[in-house]
Amino acid sequence: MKKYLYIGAICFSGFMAAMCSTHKEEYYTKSLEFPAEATEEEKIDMASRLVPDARQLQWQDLEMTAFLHFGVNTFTDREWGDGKEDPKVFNPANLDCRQWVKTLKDAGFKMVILTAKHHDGFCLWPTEVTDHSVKSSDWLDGKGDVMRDLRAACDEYGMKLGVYLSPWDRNAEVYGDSPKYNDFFVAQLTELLTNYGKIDEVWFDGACGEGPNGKKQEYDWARFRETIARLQPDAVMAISGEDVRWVGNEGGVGRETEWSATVYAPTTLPECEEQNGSLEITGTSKDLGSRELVAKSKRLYWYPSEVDVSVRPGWFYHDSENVKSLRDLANIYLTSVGRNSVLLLNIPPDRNGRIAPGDSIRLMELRRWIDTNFTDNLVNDKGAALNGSATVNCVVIEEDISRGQRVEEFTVIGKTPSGDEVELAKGTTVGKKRILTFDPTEVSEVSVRVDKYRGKGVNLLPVKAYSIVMPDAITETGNGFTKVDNTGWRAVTKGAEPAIDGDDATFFTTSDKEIVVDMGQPVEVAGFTYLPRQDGDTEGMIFKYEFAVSADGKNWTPCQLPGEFSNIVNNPISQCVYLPRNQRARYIRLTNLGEVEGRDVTTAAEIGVLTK
Ligand code: FUL
Repeated sequence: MKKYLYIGAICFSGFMAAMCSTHKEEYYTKSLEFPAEATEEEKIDMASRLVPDARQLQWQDLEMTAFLHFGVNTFTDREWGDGKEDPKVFNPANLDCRQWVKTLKDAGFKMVILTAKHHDGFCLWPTEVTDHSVKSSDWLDGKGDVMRDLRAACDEYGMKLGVYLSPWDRNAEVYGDSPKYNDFFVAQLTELLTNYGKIDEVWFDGACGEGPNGKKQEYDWARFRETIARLQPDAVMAISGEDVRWVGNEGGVGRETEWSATVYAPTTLPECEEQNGSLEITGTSKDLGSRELVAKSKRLYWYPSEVDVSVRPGWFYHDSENVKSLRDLANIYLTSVGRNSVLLLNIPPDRNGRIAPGDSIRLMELRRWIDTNFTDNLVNDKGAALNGSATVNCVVIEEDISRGQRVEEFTVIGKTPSGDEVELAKGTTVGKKRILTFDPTEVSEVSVRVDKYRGKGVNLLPVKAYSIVMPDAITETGNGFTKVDNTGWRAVTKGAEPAIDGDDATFFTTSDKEIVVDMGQPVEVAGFTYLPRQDGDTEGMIFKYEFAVSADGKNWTPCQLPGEFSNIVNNPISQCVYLPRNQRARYIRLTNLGEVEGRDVTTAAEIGVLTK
């Protein structure tokens, strides 16, 4: 815990609020421990003076970072490789890191993070510690190095670079032999942090899908942290790391109440079990920073949220998937950057080794949408509309987080041209940036009233107001597959109706492994969909599956080798599986070969069939 004194006036510049403090303020950088005898009031006051360190502050300024998922999965069409891939599958015809970085630069990103190694263990740089890398591929006769090319492109375009290095490694023989794998991992980390210039973010994924019977690796987080601090002192350590927190979902949505000053302890710290356990919170909990939690907590962390989400349903490029609509991406911007988070947007290069044209176009559209909508601030810094009056439907509110996060509740108030005050919107936390939208209203003044705050006073920047236009909901361009209408379908498995009722909110629960459905008539089955339960719980979610079809409900043909819904826990969207060839059948059977945590229960919100 480091403290420093800030001496000088703390000035609140938000219109209408008159809470300024002009005394000495004592700040706590990054984390603090409450004295055992501290009262709730004292704790809240201390919480108001917890501030980010310099690296976090810089990082939060980035607002949007690009993520690049690229590797053997790009070529095997999977989301999680099993580590048994032949390195020769990695063979991009026309890999062009300059095209990636130029595209991302044009789209307004300031940093790019590459999956140097995903869970399958295949390394995109020629590491010394395993042959499972680009050097065993045919790409550039084994002489290629994606990290090297990306570094050069980042230098050319003035882009920061980050690395994703998956702690979970399904290929490394020593994985699970803890000290040996830690040495192996530190060696890889050292190569990445030594040979590729300045690295600004190190992303350690929290995923480990081995399940209860898998290998258990004890990671030496303290050593990983020390390695980063020594080799790249300016880099933030994200997710399994203490500088940047995973928002808790992969859908692009920050919390409406999003505290950067949080009681949630990074899972890489020794006290995490005690701290998070005693408060009964996890990284996905709704509340990570309320007064009630702070009052109960021994500690507090400046641990800002990062919203990672892909422009496509999956993290890796799949031909069968479509890029999200501009409307989806605009909404994601509002619920991430607009909710005190950095948006980490994934754009997966394709098998050629390039950002696909459709993705690139969508990124440019997003940039244009942000620029068009958020350039003309309609109010001056006194809160008055610039042209006497203006119609607004959106405000941007910002706290000077270098002096902590303090606002707990606020109301946005407008003055109509006739002089009446109208409430435009209400919110809770602000933090780095809060964007709120509301019905278009003509106003001559806009102000923010802080209704509840922590500490001696708040530090708001002048409120900005805009008239924004949301993009139309655009129908996705099809990928040739359509969903079979399920009218008249019958659940053969007793009680399985909720899995075919078309209602995503209901789900079927069974202690059986199979769900059998009669479609009433023969269908050309080209694939199927499985939507896991949508209530936030993971129990019964299928991880390993088999899918089979039948003409009579008695004789079954499995459609392919058993598969897995790799990332279903973190990203519980509808899982689409495309079959190697069409199968004509009347009955379908989805079998649970392994629940996400090995439990003896199966759940399904919806099962569907695709035809082509
Ligand atoms: C998850 C991983 O399992 C996904 O594959 C992806 O890399 C995402 C960013 O994080 O936990």
